[in-house]
Amino acid sequence: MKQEKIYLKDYKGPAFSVDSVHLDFNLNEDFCRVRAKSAIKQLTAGSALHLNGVDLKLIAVKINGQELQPTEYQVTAEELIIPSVPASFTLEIETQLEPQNNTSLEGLYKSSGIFCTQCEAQGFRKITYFFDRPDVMTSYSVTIEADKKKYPVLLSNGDRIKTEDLGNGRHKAYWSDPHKKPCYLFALVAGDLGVIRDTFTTTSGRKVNLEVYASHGKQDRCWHAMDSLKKAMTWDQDVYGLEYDLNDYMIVAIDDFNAGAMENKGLNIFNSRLVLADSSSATDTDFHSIESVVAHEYFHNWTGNRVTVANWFQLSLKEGLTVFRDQEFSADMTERAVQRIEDVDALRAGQFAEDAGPNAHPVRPESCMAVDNFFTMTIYEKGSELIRMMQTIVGRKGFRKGMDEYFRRHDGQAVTTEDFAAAISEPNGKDFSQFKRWYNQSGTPVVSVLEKFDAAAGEYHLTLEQSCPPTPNQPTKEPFHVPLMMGLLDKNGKELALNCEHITQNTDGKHLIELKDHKKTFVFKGIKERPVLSILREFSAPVNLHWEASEDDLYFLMEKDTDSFNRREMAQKMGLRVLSNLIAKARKGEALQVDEKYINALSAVIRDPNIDPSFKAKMLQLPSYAVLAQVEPVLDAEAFHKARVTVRKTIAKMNKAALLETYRQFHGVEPKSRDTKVFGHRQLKNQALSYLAELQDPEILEIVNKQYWDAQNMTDRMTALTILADSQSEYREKALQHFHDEWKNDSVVINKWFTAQASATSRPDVLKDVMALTQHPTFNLQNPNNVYSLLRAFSANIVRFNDPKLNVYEAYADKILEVDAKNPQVAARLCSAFNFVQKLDPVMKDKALTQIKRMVAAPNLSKNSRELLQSALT
Ligand code: 0A1
Ligand code: ZN
Repeated sequence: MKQEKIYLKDYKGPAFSVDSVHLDFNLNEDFCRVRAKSAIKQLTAGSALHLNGVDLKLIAVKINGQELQPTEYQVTAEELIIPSVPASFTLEIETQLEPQNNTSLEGLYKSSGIFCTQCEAQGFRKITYFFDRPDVMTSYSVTIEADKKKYPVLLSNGDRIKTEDLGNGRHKAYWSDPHKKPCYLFALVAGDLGVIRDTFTTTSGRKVNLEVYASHGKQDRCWHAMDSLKKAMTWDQDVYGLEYDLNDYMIVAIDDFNAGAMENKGLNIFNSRLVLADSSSATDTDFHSIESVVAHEYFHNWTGNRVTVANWFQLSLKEGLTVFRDQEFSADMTERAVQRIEDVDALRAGQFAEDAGPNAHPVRPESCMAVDNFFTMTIYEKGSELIRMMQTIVGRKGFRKGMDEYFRRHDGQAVTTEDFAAAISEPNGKDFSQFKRWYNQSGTPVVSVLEKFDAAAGEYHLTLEQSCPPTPNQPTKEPFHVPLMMGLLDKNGKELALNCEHITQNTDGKHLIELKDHKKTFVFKGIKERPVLSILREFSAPVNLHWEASEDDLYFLMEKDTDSFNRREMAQKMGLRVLSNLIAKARKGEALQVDEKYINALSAVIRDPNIDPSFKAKMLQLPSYAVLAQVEPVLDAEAFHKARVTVRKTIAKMNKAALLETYRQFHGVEPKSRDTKVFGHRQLKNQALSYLAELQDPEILEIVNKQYWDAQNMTDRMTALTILADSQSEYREKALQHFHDEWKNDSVVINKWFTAQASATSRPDVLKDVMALTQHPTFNLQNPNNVYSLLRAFSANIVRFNDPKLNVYEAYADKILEVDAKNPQVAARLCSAFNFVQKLDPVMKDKALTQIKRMVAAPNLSKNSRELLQSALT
């Protein structure tokens, strides 16, 4: 029996190096022939050759031109083993694949008639037998032969050498990549594709050809991706001095793709939902996501490709760092405070939940069953927070110095998170030994705040105490090194001078407490009146703050804090207090009445003309269901829903006229504009509309319906459709039918139609709707976007997914099993729906555990899904 788990502690460097590899692809309708010719050297004398390979038909193996006899090698389900090889040799391997039948969407597969690849993390082993590990970097040359009519476009990594017409209806393309890379960055595309072109000249004068490919007829929707790419290239030069290093940069949009996009060297392959956009088909949020993901993949060229990971346990080395870079890019392209709020909301809703659930793991994990399960919010988003904390501690200038040092030391290498931390800390003379615990310890730390003001002594005492809840395999934790950005305000909201020996000011002028002890009191001198504390500014560390601040202080900060992030944070904190109170009442069957002070504070925000609209929209958001599920002791979906709707309704009732005025002020103004400011205006007026819709007033529904039919952009149309889809209105069916008829042949846009129906919280029939949609002719269970936008969106609908009156978990588990048989990676992503199981009441918990056990017992369940589900049972 093969070992179930792999461990970081077992990691050993490679026993062989590969000087170069040539890959020759012969693509046909019913099979594909791959010939791989590698120049290999032993690094450890006498090693047997172990090459990874899965689902391959081996045709022939040659060493130094001599074909091996079957007795000279061994083929297992996952390896080709040649016990005895020379010190240095040429290895030729011929394999045969069936890309047309590959439903896992890793390795070489077909999507809408296009051949494409996905090799990260371990897909290359489905193409040929090779060292499928990131620390074996080599030079690639590639030839691709295919039918010329069906596959006029033949792409791979690096430089285009030439294309030959073979005269028999077939043609052959030659590619060569001058940069060494691990095999997970290999890519190939062959198909009949449309393209748009542009160029970019780098600071040192290299003229780069930029190409974005999509299926014919969709090219016009690729320009936003192209603009985003140029912005990203400029930003990386300006901020990090990093230039692109090839003559071509290609992006290809593919309809069937497990993840968002992939940074293959010079040839990014994208989920088409993250490339295709115009104002009639994409929302403002889609435009924003495209800009950030195009940038993310581009930034990987340096953080991931030039410097890569030594093994998959180090995944956050490239992902945390690249997410940090794309978040900073987005902050520079839009509004920094709003961007930070959005990033923290996503972190809290997703990563904090992961850290509190059965699959919590460190940013640098110690073990795993399926490497593909590493692509988590902890590795990506928490990983990014770790980088951000480093920058906060050393300041922006210091961080740039560290990044320069990182590239100076490690360009062309496969390295670890330790190497990164050393490159940042050493040039800045900082000690990161304690900081590195963030990489090894899982769980979200808690920082408790205690305040004391001594008027007689003129001293303000701030006591901070940290702890971290137990997580799987980690019952106790050592204290973290926590950078807390802070300030003290006087009664007018003015910043006080901070006279405390432990406060440092980083090169960006931010005041920091670096909490390293389990508990410590910080004394601020020369304080005449009780100050108001503003702490964890900009969310300077990924922690839960326990702070029993008075209501008065929270309202004061909501209005006056100089840190915008904290103004909104205090609004959330107040919102949580109000909601928790109502949830407790709802659970006891008591009448719900919303605290007047809170309503007044939000009403003041609605009416304040001086607050920037996009920031105002953030101030007015109530804490999400995902956050409630974390902070409440029991996940009681009905009580959550009652409480939240009551608050929203009350706000709408008390502010009907003001909300209508906001709506009218911004509705229909520059409906086609993609300016960040206009995005903000639209966001606010659509938020006003969705508050108003809580009133279920015919007059408002009329406005919603009108917005649906008159919409001149997808943001307005989707806002209206989402409201109607969750209503009992007579307008519901007609709008849904219209949207379907309009977009049923558009593989990207139709997903919005699924999500609108799966996300309805007030409608009792959502389970029925969702299950019926899985049988709808436009739904394809083998298309990841369809699955995510219907089934995953449904599981994120905490209210309906946890409806105690229905057997939701059973129906959902059936779907996981169905997906798992075809595509384990996609199935595994659905499994996170059960992360909240410990939060359910005993009856619901029992229902969920029954289904988890049933899935785990299913005979052919993939190790991807099994790893994630099994943990919920221990
Ligand atoms: N490295 C990519 C994400 C990615 C991960 C896995 C994939 O297939 C299993 C595909 C893409 C990124 O960070 O964008
Ligand atoms: Zn990435």
